[in-house]
Amino acid sequence: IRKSYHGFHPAPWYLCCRSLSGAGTLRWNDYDRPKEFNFASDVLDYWTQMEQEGKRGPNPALWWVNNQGDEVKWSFREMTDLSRRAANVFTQTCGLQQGDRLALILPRVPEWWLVVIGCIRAGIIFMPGTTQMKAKDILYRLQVSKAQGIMTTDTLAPEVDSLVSECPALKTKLLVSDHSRHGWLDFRSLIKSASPDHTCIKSKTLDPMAIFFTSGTTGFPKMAKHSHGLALRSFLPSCRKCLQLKTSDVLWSISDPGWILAVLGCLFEPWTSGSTIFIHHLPQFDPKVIQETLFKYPITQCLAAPAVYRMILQQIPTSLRFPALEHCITGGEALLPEEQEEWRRRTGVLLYEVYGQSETGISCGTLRGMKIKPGSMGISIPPFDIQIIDEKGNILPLNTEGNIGIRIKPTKPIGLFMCYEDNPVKTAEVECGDFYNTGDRATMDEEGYIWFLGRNDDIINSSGYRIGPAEVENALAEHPAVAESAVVSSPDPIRKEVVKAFIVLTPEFLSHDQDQLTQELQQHVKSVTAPYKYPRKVEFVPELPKTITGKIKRSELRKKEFGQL
Ligand code: BCO
Repeated sequence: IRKSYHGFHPAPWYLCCRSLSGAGTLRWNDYDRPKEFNFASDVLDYWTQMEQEGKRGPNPALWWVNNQGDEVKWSFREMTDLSRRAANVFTQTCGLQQGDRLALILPRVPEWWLVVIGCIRAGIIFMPGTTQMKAKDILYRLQVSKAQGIMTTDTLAPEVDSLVSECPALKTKLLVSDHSRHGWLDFRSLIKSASPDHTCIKSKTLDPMAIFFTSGTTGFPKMAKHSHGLALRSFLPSCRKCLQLKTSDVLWSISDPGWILAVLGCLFEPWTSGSTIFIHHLPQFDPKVIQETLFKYPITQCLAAPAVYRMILQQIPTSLRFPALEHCITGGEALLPEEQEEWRRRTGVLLYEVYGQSETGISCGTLRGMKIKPGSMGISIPPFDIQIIDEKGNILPLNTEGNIGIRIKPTKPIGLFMCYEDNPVKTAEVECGDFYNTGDRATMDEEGYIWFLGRNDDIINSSGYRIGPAEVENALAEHPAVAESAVVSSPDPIRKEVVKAFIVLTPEFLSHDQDQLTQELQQHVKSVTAPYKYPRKVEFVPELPKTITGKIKRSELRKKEFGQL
């Protein structure tokens, strides 16, 4: 067994074992903080070694399929080889250095895994983003992060070219495509010719590793910066109890590669345990394809937002008894007890809920095998200590509504974000006494189960997407019909919440057909920003409710939507 840092031995019996009862005998625990950690060298290369020594079964490390019948199966050895080549492409061909930033805007293609691991090997900070983004979203991200590199596909390359002159820090554009494009480096051919010899950096656990953009109530998305500790957290005994993966497991996480849920569920969690990552390209979400895939492949665990399970239940009337499926996990938005029960009834498999944010990763959950309390998100997962707190950071009594707080003093736990990059004001705003204030409201019961109640601000959670109203209002403001708008959450039977825009029209548009105008405004938002944010409901109003100082009272509009006024 290779000794990787400060006496830490990744014991194979533990890594392969389903029962974690022996974890306490290890020399490290949930609260240890190794000085150095690197997911590529400490985890991926470890499994490559196990594979070479015949100590891991024949399942691939990555198993990728699409609707055209294409299939990619890479072993850990191949992943090590290819990701070392990727690291060499970044450092040697592109001239990127440790600490540089790479915007990573790819759909579910196998290269995504090479890029992320290649970045970790070379110490390049990767910044995942959804391919739903439009030029403006990308421009903002490149400018605010001062990214030196971007990697994307044919679809978004023209958008990037249209804004590149406004991004002076950007020196490298990498394309994942079967075609070449002027001014872009062809990643697929560079990988083939790159050397497979690369020495992984010795990253400190608290060195920066990734940046996730996260929406807030006001302004543009903030940059939640994470250290290598995010990947280390997947290693910790308590976190391993969540999925209890083993080498024979095949985990399918159905999250867009732009979100932290994908980085955890499609990468750190499964490979920490030497399991197989299963990926379907899934360019468009289709519950039927998900059902067929779960029948066709030996997928043992599935992780997806509640909306995915909900849409399958609502749209597929036929059998959901999947041959290999043993365990299902969900997170990203609230799960209703009725949905959890219906999933169990129709599939025979229990659906376990986890909770987290881009700032926190998975912070609490109902661990596999633990008693499920329908409607609860489970218990705090060490080293996170979750408490329900008031506005001053005081811990509230049990069963009392308050904010979900994660203790950061005296020690910030491994896996919690480092800060909002270049934004000390926002970073300070979320510190509340000894806690990080998530802004989510909940209660905690006598057994430590946490019961989600909602947000304490105007953020909309629509089918697992966190949407800041200002981003949608800014997009609407660009349309000549919009004099003013207020965007709030509104109830919906499928997505639970959807974006609703209250719009005051400019005089020239007052006589226009309102249905047509609604469609035009929806299309407009889809064309200027990531389409998942578009207002699925629109209401034209003569004026918006405002405070005496002229601030729009979004909460009043929201309460009306939910029948609370
Ligand atoms: O519904 P519409 O058809 O009117 O519009 C949809 C799309 O058709 C459309 N669209 C997508 N790409 C487009 C486009 N339009 C124009 N150009 C494009 N390039 O825009 C709308 C997008 O909405 P959607 O993404 O909600 O669509 P869909 O297909 O209904 O997907 C359903 C879900 C459930 C698969 C999707 O909503 C989803 O993936 N939700 C989960 C999000 C998630 O993973 N959240 C986790 C975040 S991380 C976290 O919470 C921390 C946990 C530790």
